[in-house]
Amino acid sequence: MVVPVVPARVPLRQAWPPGLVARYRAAGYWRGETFPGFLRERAQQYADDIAVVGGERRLSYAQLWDEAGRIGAGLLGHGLQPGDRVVVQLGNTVDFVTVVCGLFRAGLVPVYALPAHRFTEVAHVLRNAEANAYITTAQYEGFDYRLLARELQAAIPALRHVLVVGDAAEFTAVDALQGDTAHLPPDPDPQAVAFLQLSGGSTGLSKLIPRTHDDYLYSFRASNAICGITRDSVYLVALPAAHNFPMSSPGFFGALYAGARVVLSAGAGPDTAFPLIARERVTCVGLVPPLALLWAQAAATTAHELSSLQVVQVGGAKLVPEAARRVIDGLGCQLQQVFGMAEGLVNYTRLHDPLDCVLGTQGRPISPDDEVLVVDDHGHPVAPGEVGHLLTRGPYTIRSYHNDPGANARSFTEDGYYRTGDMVQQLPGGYLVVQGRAGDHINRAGEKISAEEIEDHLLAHAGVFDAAVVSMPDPYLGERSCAFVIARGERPSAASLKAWVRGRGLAAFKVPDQVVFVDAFGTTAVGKVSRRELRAQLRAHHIAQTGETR
Ligand code: J2J
Repeated sequence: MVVPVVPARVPLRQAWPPGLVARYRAAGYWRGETFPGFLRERAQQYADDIAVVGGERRLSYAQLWDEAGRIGAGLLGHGLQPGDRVVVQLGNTVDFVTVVCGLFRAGLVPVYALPAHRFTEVAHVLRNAEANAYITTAQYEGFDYRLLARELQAAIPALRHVLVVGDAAEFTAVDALQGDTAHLPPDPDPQAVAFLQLSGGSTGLSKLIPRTHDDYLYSFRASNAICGITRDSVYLVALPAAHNFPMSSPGFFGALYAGARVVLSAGAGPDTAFPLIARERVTCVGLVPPLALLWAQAAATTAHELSSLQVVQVGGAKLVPEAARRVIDGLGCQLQQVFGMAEGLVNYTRLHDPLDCVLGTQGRPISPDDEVLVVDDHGHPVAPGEVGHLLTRGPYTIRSYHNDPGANARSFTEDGYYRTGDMVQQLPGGYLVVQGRAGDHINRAGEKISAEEIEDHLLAHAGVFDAAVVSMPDPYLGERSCAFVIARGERPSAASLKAWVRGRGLAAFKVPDQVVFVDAFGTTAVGKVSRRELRAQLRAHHIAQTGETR
């Protein structure tokens, strides 16, 4: 008998101190529920109700359960083993839900990549998660993911299984998977890591966020109550489904937990989403600020009936009060601000909050046991109402990233608080107003871009002596990326530098929106200037010179 040699992997774990585990259970946050457990229950309770709609496909709760079983059993039959990590890169189609639920049923661990990610990002995630499988789609938004799969397979020997939704070419077709569901494992330990989510990350490449069944289910179950999601709701996934916001705040998982209907929209623009809202009588949707403004504008002239919309949630980046007012006026429904993070903590304005609170704050935490500290640069609590760094811990906020001691040392305090990197002001009642951030990332319409990551790619160009990437205020995106570049020798063109970054196998949203050539950096400061100060100086100087503001 040949025994396959399985290399030892860094175990997946996420642990809270025992006293808190007991407390979170006693308080009813952690109920011992799991993904396969709740999906089975809904399939029994609401067998014939429609669970998921995408394109022309509609699956009932019973069909979703069966499809997940077919895929899960098929994957195990194909050679995957419970505990294996599987990078999933799928668009907003029904397959996203069936594949992920299939992985849960098989005890496999999804690792979520965004459709926009390209070789560099997906390879990093595959390696860092020690995944042996990759599930993608033949085509989505004009890109052929089989080309990417080929490159990944050639570069990463540990990638043993590539599965493709749609025309699989030489790879294994997800649609053809078959297996005996009797071989599916029993339900997992509710405290086990269910999946790895990606961090928005301010330094370098994405970190992996291990979330447990217990903690994640709590976050979306509690979100349902706050967001008014019931069995009668229809939740539209307009943002990429792999994002934590449309996944869990309350997201499609919250909707499935409630026995509601999930509708997946392949595009986020009004042209695609409005007809779906009208057809499916959508009641709730999560958007980033630029999209919400676009929708509000388009709603004025649309022929589509949007009256079913009850709650429009806006989050991922700051929604300023004037914009919030435009969203309410334009869409004529309840606005809910959402300030969350894939690491855990999610804040919502409540549906019955007074208007000034909905317009002017980013909400308050989900849980009475979310601990929030606002501290100064030395870690001391600031006076009430002062701006400071947001630290948090609680029943659904991680205590560590996967396999990254350096990031863990930087991102968590000794007593387990997560350093969010956000600067906030805490108002009476626990409401938070986001005032900016300490970290150096660009929040481009909700997509987080690490300045350092893009600088590294620019520095690899022979014509670049030095580069600093900063955020610039942008009237549409909120922030756009601007690369300040000191050329080496003959100055390359801005277009060629952008093409260079794209050619490094990066998501298109990471390509600098603007390139500004300068002769030198940081001439104002004496001595050593940190990269952070340098970026801040360049930003301020450029804004002063060009007169650019929001
Ligand atoms: C200002 N900044 C915000 C907001 C997030 C729900 C909603 C959003 C996310 C998300 C999420 C903001 N105003 N309303 O996971 O479950 C910035 C902060 C934060 C970072 C997290 C969810 N809402 N942000 O955006 O992991 O800087 O999660 O720390 O992608 O987005 O980004 P991410």
